[in-house]
Amino acid sequence: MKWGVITLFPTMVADALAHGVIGKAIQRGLVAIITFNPRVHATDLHQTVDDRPFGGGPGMLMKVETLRTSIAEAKKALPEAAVVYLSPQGEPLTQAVVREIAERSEIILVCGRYEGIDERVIELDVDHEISLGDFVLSGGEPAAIAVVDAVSRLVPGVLGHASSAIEDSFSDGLLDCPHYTRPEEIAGLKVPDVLLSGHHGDIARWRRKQALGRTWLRRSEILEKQELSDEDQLLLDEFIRETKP
Ligand code: 9WO
Repeated sequence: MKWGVITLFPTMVADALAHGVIGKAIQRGLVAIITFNPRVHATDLHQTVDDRPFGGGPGMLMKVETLRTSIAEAKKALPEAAVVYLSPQGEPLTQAVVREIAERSEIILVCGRYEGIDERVIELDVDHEISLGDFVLSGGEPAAIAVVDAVSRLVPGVLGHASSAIEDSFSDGLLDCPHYTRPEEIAGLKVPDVLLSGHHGDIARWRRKQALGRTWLRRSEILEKQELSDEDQLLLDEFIRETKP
């Protein structure tokens, strides 16, 4: 999978993705990240990459010419790519959207800075606008890093066998169950007995019950969107009975 990232801070993106499973995938050639910096297309003495908004007011926008030249350069290097702009105005990113993006071989991400980009650049050059959530960053780079990470881990071979199995078992739209490691007791808090029992069936049922219960407690709208199996409904009923005082 080939990523093009349009950014005024290319090292921020490249350095952030050089670690862990994504860093390994880049070393192994499964994932490639090519950055494009609009600043290299600035022609004036001050290397200007921002411009004033029509209508006035505080803040600046990205300069159109340098930005569009960078996008054109990226499109030439990645001719199959869809162009994605990361902004709070975009379509909310979900694991389902992540899976859709993962079907593409090339993607260009546009990282805004300042107060954003000219609306006509979105109309002319951008295919999809995506948001990670209802908050404002200082620029699109942290969002781009998150998108590259979330999508690239679905590229075959990026995760090891064990991680892939975990990924599969939790791609069912529920929140994760709680996890425990050594020691068996921390400040009086014990590991649930069932996890020490060695009964794999009981452990699987307990984990499923916790996943359902936590989703019910913390994100009820996720459960409202899906039909539970009879077995899951029984586990959730059990969780609710055990939770109520
Ligand atoms: C800055 C600003 C300052 C004063 C008043 C309003 C303002 N809005 C913005 C703003 O939205 N700046 C953006 C910074 C411009 C586009 C890139 N930036 C960005 C992307 N911030 N947050 C994101 C983002 C991207 C994806 N998901 C969540 C947030």
